[in-house]
Amino acid sequence: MNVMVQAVMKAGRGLARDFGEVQNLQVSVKGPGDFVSQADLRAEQVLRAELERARPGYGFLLEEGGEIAGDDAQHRWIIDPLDGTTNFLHGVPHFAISVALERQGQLVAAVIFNPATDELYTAEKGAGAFLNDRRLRVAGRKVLSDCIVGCGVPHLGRGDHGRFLVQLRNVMTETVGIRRGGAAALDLAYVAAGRLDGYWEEWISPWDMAAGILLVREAGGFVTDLSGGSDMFGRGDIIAGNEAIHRALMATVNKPLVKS
Ligand code: LIP
Repeated sequence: MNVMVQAVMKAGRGLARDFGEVQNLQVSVKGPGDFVSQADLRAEQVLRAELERARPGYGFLLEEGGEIAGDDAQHRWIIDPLDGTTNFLHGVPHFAISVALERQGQLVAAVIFNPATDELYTAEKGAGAFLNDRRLRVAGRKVLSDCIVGCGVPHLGRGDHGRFLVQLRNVMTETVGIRRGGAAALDLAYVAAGRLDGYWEEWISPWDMAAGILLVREAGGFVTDLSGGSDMFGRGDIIAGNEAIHRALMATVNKPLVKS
């Protein structure tokens, strides 16, 4: 955990500097609605160098650099150096570094850090989830009609927009409200912190969700893919909440369109 926190704080200082002069950053377009900036690349470089120095041989799955096999086949870092790139580039202070450690395919440690708010979320398997020094617990609401729920919105060029609109309609008619933050790692961290009662998203990647999955679990929550299974990375979809809200939200999201 110390190694991860130090690496993330160092990369976070760089991101905070870059956020202050975001208009000067070089930005390239990876695909429709999908951007990478110098800030993402610099943060990834720092994280990789720091973690490699501290734990030589561990493998990596990096948003920008892809899969890098290590000599140690038991361990892999899963890293999004800047989750919420679009927010960052528009000056919205809602973005984060997300780092998870897998041991033998199991998530065992997680750090999510928003340098704009200084919120540091950490979790270790079996040892709980924390926001700075405060122990986290998912919200306790039991019925969807009392809940606010986070989601992702598929941007241009990604996902099935028609299907998403059905999900949105289903959820908006059964909850207090829906929020779209724009950084999946923080959506999951907010579920762990009890700020959001639930969250779902499709068409995302392992680096967006790996650290957040462990945070929610360690805060006493449930996380599955949208079918209720555990293939979040393979399917690229995720749904989270306390036990009751996870179950209710999954049923609601998956309801076919009923014309009224
Ligand atoms: C982003 C996610 C966001 C999702 C976007 C994108 P990035 O990650 O965290 O919630 O809806 O499509 O994947 O690209 O900023 O790291």
